[in-house]
Amino acid sequence: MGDIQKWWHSSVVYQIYPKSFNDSNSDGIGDIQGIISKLPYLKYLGIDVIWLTPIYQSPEIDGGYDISDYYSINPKYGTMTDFEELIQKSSELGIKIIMDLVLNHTSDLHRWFQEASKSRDNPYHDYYIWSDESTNLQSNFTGSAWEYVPHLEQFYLHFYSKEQPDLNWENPNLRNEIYKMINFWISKGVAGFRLDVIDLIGKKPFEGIKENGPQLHNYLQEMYTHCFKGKNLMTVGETWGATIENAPLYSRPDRNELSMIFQFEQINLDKIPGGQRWDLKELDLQDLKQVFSKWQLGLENNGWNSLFWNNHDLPRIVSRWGNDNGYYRTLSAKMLAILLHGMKGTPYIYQGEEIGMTNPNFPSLEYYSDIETKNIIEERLAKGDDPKKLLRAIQLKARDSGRTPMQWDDTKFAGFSDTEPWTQLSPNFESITVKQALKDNDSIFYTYQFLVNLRKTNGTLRLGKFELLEFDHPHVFAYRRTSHNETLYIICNFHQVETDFSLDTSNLKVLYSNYQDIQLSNKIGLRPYEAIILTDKKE
Ligand code: TEU
Ligand code: CA
Repeated sequence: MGDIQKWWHSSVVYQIYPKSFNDSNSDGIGDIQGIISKLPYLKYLGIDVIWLTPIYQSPEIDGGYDISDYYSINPKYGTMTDFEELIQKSSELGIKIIMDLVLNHTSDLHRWFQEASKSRDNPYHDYYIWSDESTNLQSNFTGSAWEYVPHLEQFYLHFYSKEQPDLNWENPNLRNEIYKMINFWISKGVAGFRLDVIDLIGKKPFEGIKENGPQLHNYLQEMYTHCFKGKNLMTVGETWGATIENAPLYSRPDRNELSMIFQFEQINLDKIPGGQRWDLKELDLQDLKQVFSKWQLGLENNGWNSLFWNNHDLPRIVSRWGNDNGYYRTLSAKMLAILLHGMKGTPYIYQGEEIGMTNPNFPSLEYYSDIETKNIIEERLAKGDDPKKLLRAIQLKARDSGRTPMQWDDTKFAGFSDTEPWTQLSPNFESITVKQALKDNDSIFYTYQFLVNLRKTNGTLRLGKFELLEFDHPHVFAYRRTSHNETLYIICNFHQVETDFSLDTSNLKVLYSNYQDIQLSNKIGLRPYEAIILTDKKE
């Protein structure tokens, strides 16, 4: 079962947050034509799939995750013709496009919700979830998940902002409308989808159930039958509620649901257990090893992993678990890339990660404007949290940190735009740029380029068995990948210390590393953030 090869087994996905990627028409907002003009750059990096976060019509209360019309492109980003041109031009370069599907909720400005809130007997009323009373269910963006509509004398459910009412998947008419819409985008030539918070669609709010509801997998199988079947599409579900026990239900090939999911266990390791992500805790390297190896082994024959450090909801990885301060930024960013891209699964690169973009660490809370961030600031200040401590948590964890404009060059607006961007540039935009990275053979960019290409050419990297080495080592995250004709060793010093790693290297040679001049012996002396890939292949 694990041997069936799919095209995404050798692919690397590049995630674009269009608003912050590249502005082609000088309004300070990234757009589709801006993406088109950077396709040669992405081709050079070597990626073969682009995931676009939502570009549909939207009032953008939540960065486009509040869709008011699934069938049209937000004019800020361009037109349907621009989108078709993007599909065409990228396919000429061998790059596929996957779209973001937000199926758990719509915008309150969506026609369905406008109708639904007219009267209780409107045919669209039952597209959403209503209650005569509120319960104690909480929104993921703080506060109650219920919003009162006086003229209906009813509350509607919203797991996110009150402008994002939750859809009622128990209604077959709603489900059919959704499938029709998905097929519309498939007919435009997209190669697949990322499915936003998909584990919420089977919710049972009156039983207090949010994720993993009883009908979830039936809905996904129904969607597969109506939309994905026989079309060779790549689908990835965003599932904060995934565990190694329920993950195979989504991606085990015989289940006919999705190609893979995003699980977030490693992402939750630096918060206090039971707390929110603003409740900070140091990352323990052994926890990280344990979580990754659990997922690598757990889905070995049972599904497929996605591999990511970053996305538009997360802070920058080099600032988070690397070292974004001066000299070690490059070394630690490369180490993190090697550590992740050595594993089995489909890797995702989030825009700017390939040049080691950092968190902006804005100097005060007012700089942070994302809806989730603003709500949490309000809630925590009201509760009496220390503003200084809160600012630090926001700097380290806010979604805004991954959304600063892409740093193309050191001109006034970072080459992102020739006018003031919609959101603040990171203060280091003049020193960390694509232009600089492309000029420097030794840049983070070229490490990513190497790793992306290695996945296309090396079968062991794609499908080899994973085995963790030396769990107890306090600084080194090392593992082995084995296929019938090769063994790869990936050895990463996760910390800024010098340390040793014992390994019989007599039959091994260096395939890649982030330092020069490596002396192999049976005790490898590792420098700060040193990362090495070794192989036993002869030629
Ligand atoms: O995010 C899922 C989600 O639950 C987020 O609230 C996530 O937990 C949070 O950002 C981390 O603090 C998805 C999208 O990726 C996100 O951008 C949307 O805001 C959200 O769904 C609602 O559609
Ligand atoms: Ca623009």
